[in-house]
Amino acid sequence: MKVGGRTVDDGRVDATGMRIAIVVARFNEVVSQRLLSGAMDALIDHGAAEKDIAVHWVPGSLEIPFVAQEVAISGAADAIVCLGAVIRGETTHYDLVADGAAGGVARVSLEHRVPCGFGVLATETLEQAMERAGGKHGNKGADAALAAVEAARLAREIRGAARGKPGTSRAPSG
Ligand code: INI
Repeated sequence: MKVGGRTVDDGRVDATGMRIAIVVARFNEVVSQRLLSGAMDALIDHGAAEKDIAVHWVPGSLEIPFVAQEVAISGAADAIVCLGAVIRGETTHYDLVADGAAGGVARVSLEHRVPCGFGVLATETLEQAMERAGGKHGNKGADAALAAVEAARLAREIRGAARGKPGTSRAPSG
């Protein structure tokens, strides 16, 4: 992968054999459905098996942290991908929803030691959200999925190294 003219080693983004949970909010479903498609495509492209991906729909982004926490406690997933769309134009409590989702997911990830990719958009307009859900700014669902997989691989390496197995963490090449 080329980033800023440099070749970056993305070999770590390998979802083969990983159990992944996606927690996705129905609110602004036209957006979250596209984020979900982007996440699924990216995971499968990177080696995940469809049978190892569980999708949990929740009413809105504020419910994401609780359900992500349930998944984490159950031990059912190596990585969790959180998807939703918070659009300012449609709510006066935009900041509460956006901050609640972000803070809650970060807490679940740290307290339960499960990587959580954060693909909850916070935008001013529906148009901006669509641009980030498979439009001209890419698909943040796919980005969140691959971020969670990469973090899960790193955690596996670090925990393996701590148990005396040599680590394989690599610096970017190029
Ligand atoms: N949930 C969202 O995911 N996006 C939004 O833009 C949104 N707005 O606009 O309010 C939203 N609200 C619902 C919230 O997440 C909860 O589902 C609700 O408050 C019930 O707990």
